[in-house]
Amino acid sequence: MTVAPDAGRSLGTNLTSTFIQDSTRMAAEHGPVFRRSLHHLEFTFVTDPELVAELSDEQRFTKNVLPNLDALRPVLGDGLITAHTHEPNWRAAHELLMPAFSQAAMRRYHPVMLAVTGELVAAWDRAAGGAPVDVAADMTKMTLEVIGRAGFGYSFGSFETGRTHPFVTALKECMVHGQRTVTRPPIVGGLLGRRADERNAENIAYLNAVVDEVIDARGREGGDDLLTLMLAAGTLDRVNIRYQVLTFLAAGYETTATAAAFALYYLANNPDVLAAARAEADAVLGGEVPSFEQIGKLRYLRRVVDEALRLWPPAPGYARHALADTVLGGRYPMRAGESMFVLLPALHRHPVWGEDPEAFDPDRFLPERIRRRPAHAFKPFGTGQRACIGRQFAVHETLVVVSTLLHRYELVPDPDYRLRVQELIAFRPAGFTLGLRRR
Ligand code: MNH
Repeated sequence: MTVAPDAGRSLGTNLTSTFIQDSTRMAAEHGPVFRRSLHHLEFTFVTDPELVAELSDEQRFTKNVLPNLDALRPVLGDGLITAHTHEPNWRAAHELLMPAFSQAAMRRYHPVMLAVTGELVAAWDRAAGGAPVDVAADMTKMTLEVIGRAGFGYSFGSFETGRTHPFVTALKECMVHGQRTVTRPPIVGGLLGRRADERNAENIAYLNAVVDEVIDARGREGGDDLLTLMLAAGTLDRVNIRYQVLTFLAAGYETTATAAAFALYYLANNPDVLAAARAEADAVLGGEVPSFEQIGKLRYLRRVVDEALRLWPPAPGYARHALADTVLGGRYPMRAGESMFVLLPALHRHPVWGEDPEAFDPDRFLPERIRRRPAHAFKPFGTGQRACIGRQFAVHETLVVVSTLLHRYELVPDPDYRLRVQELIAFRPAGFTLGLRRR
């Protein structure tokens, strides 16, 4: 195994860093397994589909809660993302919530997705013909509203006010704080570190108070959402339900917003793809907005979304650790508990993707081409029993919003814009805007 240069003097907050993008470039030289560290956070990256297939073997490996995820335990506790596979609440919540996230269950959330898309469209109608819109920011408003309402019947009023809801600010600060505590150089510790820890404690107390209030209200009034399901089942205690609520919020909106924003970016910048996707949307959509059944017919747009998830998987990767001493790929010894990190942007650009992995080509996801690739070459939602529970939810929502927008607007990219990808909680196309015209 090789060791690649570490992240050097970058701040290590992952706010301004390009750690993942740099590592992805290094994969060609240092892969398929290499070490790299971001201050005292050390990763062993894996970029090869065959090794990733092995890491997916649930008999030998399971999810590793890396230090940067573990740092979120004060906020997210043993909620689904930060729980260890052996913790009883992981299985209890997994079994309870899986049916609520099945493809069929999306029928229940579809009206919420349409309602919020309607609010986005109202905002974009006002913007049409005027100044360009900030796509990632508007997708974030959209996905936040959808998970708030579908999850807990809660609206953050994202399209009503200009300001960001303090709950969202607090949650984001907690996530960033979690990253920083494990990556900040020692020099940033000390007094500054203590102040940050205090602020973090205040944020957590505030988040908990808001969620407790929502839970209390739901106990009195009932509703038709994920929270009601958890309260009615009785298998999760109240503290864990609060962790799950925060987990869905933390996991459910930036990621989906990134997927939708990159899909729009590639559509707007690839005229042939745009024409094909729009022809499909025009043919499939009866009225202004898609019905639940129509979403399943958007086969080309689905490939566009997959291709966007390939190039910019919103979550940059996931970690797996060995359950017992083992050797990966017959070459890389791993002790029990030792983990490797699947570096998704590199896996998704591996030579199995062909000569020009940077080219945006939705036809890579035609069934016959999928069949010719190794099964584990595409893992934007992680793997096995610890894979993303919200996958159908995210894809359905992305198809609803993107098909509606394609059907309604001409998307006019800024000819001077060059894609710059920011590494925040999820990747973001920084500064990406679109001019809009009603069709
Ligand atoms: Mn999601 C786990 C990516 C949308 C809720 N998600 C994961 C993992 C990846 C991932 C990768 C595995 C992490 C790991 O192994 O450490 N998630 C995505 C992407 C999108 C996404 C790329 C959007 C696109 N996720 C969503 C949405 C929700 C959600 C939407 C909720 C509504 N995700 C989760 C939860 C888990 C998870 C919960 C943890 C599941 C488990 O371990 O049981």
